[in-house]
Amino acid sequence: MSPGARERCKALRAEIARHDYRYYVLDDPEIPDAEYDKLMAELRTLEAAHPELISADSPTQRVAGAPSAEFGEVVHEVPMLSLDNGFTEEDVEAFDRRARERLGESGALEYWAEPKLDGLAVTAIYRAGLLEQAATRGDGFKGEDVTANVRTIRSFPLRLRGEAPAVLEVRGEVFMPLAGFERLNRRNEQRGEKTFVNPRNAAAGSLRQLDPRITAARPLQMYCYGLGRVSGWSPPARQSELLQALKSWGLPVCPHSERVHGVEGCLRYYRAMGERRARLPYQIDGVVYKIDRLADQERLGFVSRAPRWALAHKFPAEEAMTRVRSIEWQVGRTGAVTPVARLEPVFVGGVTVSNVTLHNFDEVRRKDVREGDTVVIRRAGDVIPELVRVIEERRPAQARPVALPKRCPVCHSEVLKPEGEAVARCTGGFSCPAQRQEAIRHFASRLAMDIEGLGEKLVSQLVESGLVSSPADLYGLTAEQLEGLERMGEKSGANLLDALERSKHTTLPRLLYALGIREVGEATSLALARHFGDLEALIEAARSHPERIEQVADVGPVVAAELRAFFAAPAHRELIERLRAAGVRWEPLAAQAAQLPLAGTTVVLTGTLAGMTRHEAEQALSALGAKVAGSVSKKTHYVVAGEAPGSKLEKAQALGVPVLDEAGLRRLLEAHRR
Ligand code: D41
Repeated sequence: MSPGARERCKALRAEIARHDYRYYVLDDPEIPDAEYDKLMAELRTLEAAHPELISADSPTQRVAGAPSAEFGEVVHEVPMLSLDNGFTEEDVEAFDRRARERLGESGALEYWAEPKLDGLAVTAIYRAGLLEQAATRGDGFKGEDVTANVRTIRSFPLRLRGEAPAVLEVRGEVFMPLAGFERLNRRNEQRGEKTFVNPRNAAAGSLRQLDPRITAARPLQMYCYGLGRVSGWSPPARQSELLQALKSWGLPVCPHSERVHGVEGCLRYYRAMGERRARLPYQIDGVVYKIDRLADQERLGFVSRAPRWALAHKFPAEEAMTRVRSIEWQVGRTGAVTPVARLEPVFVGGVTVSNVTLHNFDEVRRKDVREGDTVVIRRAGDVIPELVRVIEERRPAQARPVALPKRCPVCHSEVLKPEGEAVARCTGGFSCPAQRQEAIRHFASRLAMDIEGLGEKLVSQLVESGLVSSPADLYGLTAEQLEGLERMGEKSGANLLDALERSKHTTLPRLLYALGIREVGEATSLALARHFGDLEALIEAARSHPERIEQVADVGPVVAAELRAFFAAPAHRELIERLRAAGVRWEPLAAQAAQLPLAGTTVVLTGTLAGMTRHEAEQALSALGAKVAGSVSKKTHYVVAGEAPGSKLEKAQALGVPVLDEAGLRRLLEAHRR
């Protein structure tokens, strides 16, 4: 044997044990994992060259022995007690009161408070500092011998640090940290192997492997919380000191435990852990309070296998079962038609839940939720409750799959769900009370009608006060009505009326966009306006010739379907008429206006025309790019005078502006039409 091999082996083992201690007990690793791996590799090499140097407490010997056919039985000399559960503050107060009465204590008791880890209880016997035997709790009196598996859990020291008692039996919880659990499940899923429902099942399944090599590959961890048989050592006076002693021997204890004062301290700890719970690296299902003074623990003793000096204060269950009474559809402010399951009220995660959103139709189909189904509801922390799954075994015979409604439950407009999209939508727009406010806000927005000062708050005031239920109503607002609104002064009312007036002069693409038709954004509005030139032609195509719409560049059947549904609704055609009647005018195209033949030409109409309505004249002029103005000025290019003209004619004559009669107007239009 090379000189120093034995020494080097010893030094490596001590070094590795120290790093395990820093990592698992102090939670303060000193070296990177790769450096640790190098130490292990060196030790393995040395031991391979000198097998006589291998010892049972060598870190290379965690996985030892072949798979066994079954676990041996272990009788617990000191029974492993169970914990009484409490759920409410009253339960905790009653527990504390009983303990104080029995102890004749009038003041507050000190408690040791710790998280209740969601794992499985294990006991381990160290003899002369060496890990000798480990067992599961079983029924509390006898469990299974899982020594070979527990040896693979790196947070269990194979040898205790420092001066160890002759016999030390420690008890604790073996658990799987969440990160490891998720990694394990991801890997199993990739390999097509079974996944675990929760970390506790994963921990239990891993510890109960007959082949310790499998356990070794599972990310298990352990925190100690108590003692079994002890000889050669007298425990200290308090639970807190006891855990300190365990820690000094290299046994990990939960770092989130602390001593608290009286029932108030317990409840404060409970609330604090409840808030921290979601951020902890492991799953807990409550907290445990233990009377801190061991002498008091002894005096209190236990009843029916549970100590009188400890209480598990559980968090409300995060999952519960209930029945779906019905599945209803709700319309959101953007028209999204969302399925909601109405439930028999169920207490879960600390609140009563009677509705859960099912998000969308695809989700309903994926989970195959039906009316009458028994389902699992989950509410974790402050997270919105969710329907986890259906318990198909309990499905009533007559339950049928859910269908998407054809009509909006609020306004009865058609519901459309574009192929490949998750969300179904009501096409009602302004005519759907559920969508009104959002639709009006969009109508007024900058890229739409650009009504300055008409923001979300004001829209909501106008809608809620009943003054406005359609965009057309905006143009009927009066100064008095506006002043009657809260936080609306005379000045801002006047400003809004001005902005409304200005918005009346707009362009076809803006108007189209303002209508808020699904799938018809800014670019599509522009393309449609370019192609059709005026709204009537577009409406006609939308209703009777969808193929003409699909000819427009970048416009497909989805847009065509939305346009058809939109203009099929009488409410929408009426809206357009009302906007027109209120004086809203749209020029064919803003972008192309400069290229139109009458671009830059301002025309004023006065009197009645015989062969066309005033509106038709306006439309015809604007279609050619002319601006139709309301009053005559030096900048007016033509005044068109019909029957019974007003003062505008006089003004035109005074300013020397050319005056056209109806025939003159027709000639002007003809000359520029292609
Ligand atoms: O974290 C736990 N799951 C936990 C379990 C804990 N922190 N303390 C515990 N203390 C006890 C007594 C008081 C009986 C020693 C326990 C358990 N028992 C326990 N775990 C499983 C059954 C009982």
